[in-house]
Amino acid sequence: MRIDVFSIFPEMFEGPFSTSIIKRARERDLVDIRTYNIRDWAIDKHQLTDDTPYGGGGGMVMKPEPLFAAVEDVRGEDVCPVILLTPQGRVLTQAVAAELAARPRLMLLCGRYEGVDERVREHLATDEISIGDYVLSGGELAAMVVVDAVVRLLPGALGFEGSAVEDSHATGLLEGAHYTRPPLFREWPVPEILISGHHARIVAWRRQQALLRTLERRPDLLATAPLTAKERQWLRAQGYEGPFAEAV
Ligand code: 6GU
Repeated sequence: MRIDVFSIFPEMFEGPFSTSIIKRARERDLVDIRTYNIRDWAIDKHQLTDDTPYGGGGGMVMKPEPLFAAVEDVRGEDVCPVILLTPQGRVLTQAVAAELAARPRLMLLCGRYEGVDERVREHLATDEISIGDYVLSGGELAAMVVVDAVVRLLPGALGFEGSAVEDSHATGLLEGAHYTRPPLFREWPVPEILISGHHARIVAWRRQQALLRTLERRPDLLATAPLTAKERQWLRAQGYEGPFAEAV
């Protein structure tokens, strides 16, 4: 997969894109990530990438010409999603990350918070993504979040291949608790079942813990999570009164 990221602060990506899972995915050639400085496509001698808004008001607006030139130059004849990071976009979920991870190429445009000329949205971006309902100073941190969520889904990106399948949200549920050694830390023991060696019982217990944790913390997720008839029944007995999606 190839990911091109356009920003006026490309140096912000150096740490996150050179560390841990993303670093390893790049080394294994699972992903080719390139960052570009939009300023390199600025047209005037001061290399301006933003300007005051027509009609007045505060803040600055990102100019269209450098963004169009940068994307068109780098894209060449290729056709690929051009994603504008903006708080007005559709909200990133695990399903959106999975959809993006299936693409051979993505382009990410980082807008500054005050805004991007509307013609970029209308005629250059093919998609707009937000990472949640809060305000960031620019799209850069959001682009890092998108890249991380996408890259860890690429086959071979995680050490243990099963890891991504059972992650919180991958199942539509939150994950239950995890424990490691020691079996007794201070006066707090690890649940006995985990030390029992009964693999099938452990799997069932973990599923139950995931259901309970989701019920406690994010009951809204139970409305769309794939659940068996037995699990629905069990959740009702635990006091869940909300809706369920179609049976699986
Ligand atoms: Cl994509 N950009 C900005 N500026 N703020 C955000 C965001 C994006 N997603 C959530 N907040």
